[in-house]
Amino acid sequence: MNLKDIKKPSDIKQLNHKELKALALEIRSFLIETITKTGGHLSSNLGTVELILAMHYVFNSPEDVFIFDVGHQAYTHKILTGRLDQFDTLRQTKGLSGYMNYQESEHDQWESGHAGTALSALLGTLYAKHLKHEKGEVVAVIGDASITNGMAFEALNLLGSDPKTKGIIILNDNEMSISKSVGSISKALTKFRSMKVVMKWKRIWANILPAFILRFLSRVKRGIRGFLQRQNIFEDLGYMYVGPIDGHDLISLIHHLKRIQKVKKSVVLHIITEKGKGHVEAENDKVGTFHGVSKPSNGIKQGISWSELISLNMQKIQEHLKTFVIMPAMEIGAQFSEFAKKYADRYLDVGIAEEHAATMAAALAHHGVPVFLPLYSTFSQRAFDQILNDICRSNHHVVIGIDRSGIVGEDGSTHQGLFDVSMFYVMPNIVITMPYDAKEASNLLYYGFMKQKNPFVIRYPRGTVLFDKALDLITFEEIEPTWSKLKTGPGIQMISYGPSLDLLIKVDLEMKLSASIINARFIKPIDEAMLHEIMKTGQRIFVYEEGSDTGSLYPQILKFMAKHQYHNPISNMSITDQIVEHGHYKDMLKILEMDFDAVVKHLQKFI
Ligand SMILES: Cc1ncc(C[n+]2csc(CCOP(=O)(O)OP(=O)(O)O)c2C)c(N)n1
Repeated sequence: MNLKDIKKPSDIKQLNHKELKALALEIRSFLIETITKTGGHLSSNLGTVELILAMHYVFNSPEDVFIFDVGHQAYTHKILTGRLDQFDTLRQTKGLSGYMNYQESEHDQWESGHAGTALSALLGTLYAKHLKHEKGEVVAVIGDASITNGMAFEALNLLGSDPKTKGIIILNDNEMSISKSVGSISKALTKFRSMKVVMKWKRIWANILPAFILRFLSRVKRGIRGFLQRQNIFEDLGYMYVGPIDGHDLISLIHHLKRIQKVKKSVVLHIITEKGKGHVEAENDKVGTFHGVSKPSNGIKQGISWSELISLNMQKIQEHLKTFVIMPAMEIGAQFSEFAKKYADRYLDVGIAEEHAATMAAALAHHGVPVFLPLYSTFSQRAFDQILNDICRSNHHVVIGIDRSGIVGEDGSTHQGLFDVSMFYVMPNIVITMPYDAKEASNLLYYGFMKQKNPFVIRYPRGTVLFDKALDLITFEEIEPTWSKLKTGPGIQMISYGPSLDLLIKVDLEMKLSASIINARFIKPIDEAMLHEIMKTGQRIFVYEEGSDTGSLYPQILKFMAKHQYHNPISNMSITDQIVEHGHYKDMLKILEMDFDAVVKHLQKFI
């Protein structure tokens, strides 16, 4: 059967094992070819081809519900559920999402993008099925890194204690998060993996050794398996544990899934897979470079990423202050590998554990350790309570780097960095900042560590920033906690923060506005002196923010105006109460009516 002929999952049901294996090969080549063109999660998807084929072969989606943790590893599921034709649009504007998507298919029954939700979703789906008297199994696929997440453990705790509810958990163990998995659970899983080595070992010697030695070896194997299973955390929690099995052995996967269908209690099927399977460089990648790959760019890349800039600054800061960095599983994305190597004793990857990371940072700060906590904007949402209660309530001096703030582009709705300003604004004591350029990033970071005593946020976007790292230009200058004027003019007073200011500069030039352009680099607290000065010009005020408008800077300015009885005409552009889908950054600005043309149009009406 040709890949192109598969329109629905049942189309693969009549295939024999040989044909299924051939199909797996075809899917793998297709994935490599497509992802290297469109960008996307290469390694994780190459690791799940046989698993997802076996799942669709054995179960009947959508009656049987599949839940994929994060949802980044399910491209084969998309292919088998009739979306092959759209793969050239993967992650592109208005194209196929890189994650599960309710709008795309009835077979996508759980969306998340954030790690660790699959087991809670499994329980919720099981209860819903029970309450609605619906038939069908519920199967959750979760990686060895995501299962260490606090949320996953909260659900594991419940499901295992519920003898009436049967859920199937497939633990996809590739020993990797984005980088190497960390922590004692990963070590415990290594113990289970050793059983697989015993099994393989038997296969190799089966043809060579006499039968009585093989029988003896079998007993040893059973003994080891029994010993290890006695110590098996999943069995202890009330699950039937099956495995570990080779997650690329399609026939074995089918066999075990069929067996599991007959079991009456909740099961953990532990499969061992290889991230990047079939792509030599991705297979050998132990740092995570191939976890997600970008679309090849045809332009010349100017500057470096904001993440790298912050990481270089953190290295430079060590000359002034010995800081500790807590990294929740994003070493590659946050570009901290060099820091981790140079300052191994001042760096800890805590795994996918944003909540833990924030509370741990609070405790370090409580004991006087200068601590840096880099979080992607979207994942910082996980740690709302810990940042509010453990860091801000007690006014602990933690410097929080908010990476990927603003529109993130291809990752889409689950990854947008649009809510952090609103989220942090409600937190007492916290200072929120965003640099306009590389120089200001250095100065703000330095200020955050050396001059601040409060919780301090420095946010930065996903794109690149002009900076020549070969020149090692990082120096720190004292900065006042005030706004600055990039340009003073008698016209409209335009306020923004971060690289969005460049858009306002362009608009001012194009429209010949003779505007003032104000860099609100301290988003909280606001610069009241500067605001009085601006209001007293009697001019119109325009505020532009690449983020949610609820609880952001604009409403603070309105509050200030109401308090001081200023009546300047004021208008704003930001993202109003909506979910922003995936697509190219520039396309998204256009769709949201936040791009250059939209600002010009808006101001033509306003002025
Ligand atoms: C709350 C949260 N933090 C961080 C991430 C970023 N992230 C996406 S996939 C991933 C690694 C997942 O590893 P694992 O669960 O083992 O799955 P694999 O990719 O290895 O199949 C991470 C850290 C996320 N999606 N959600």
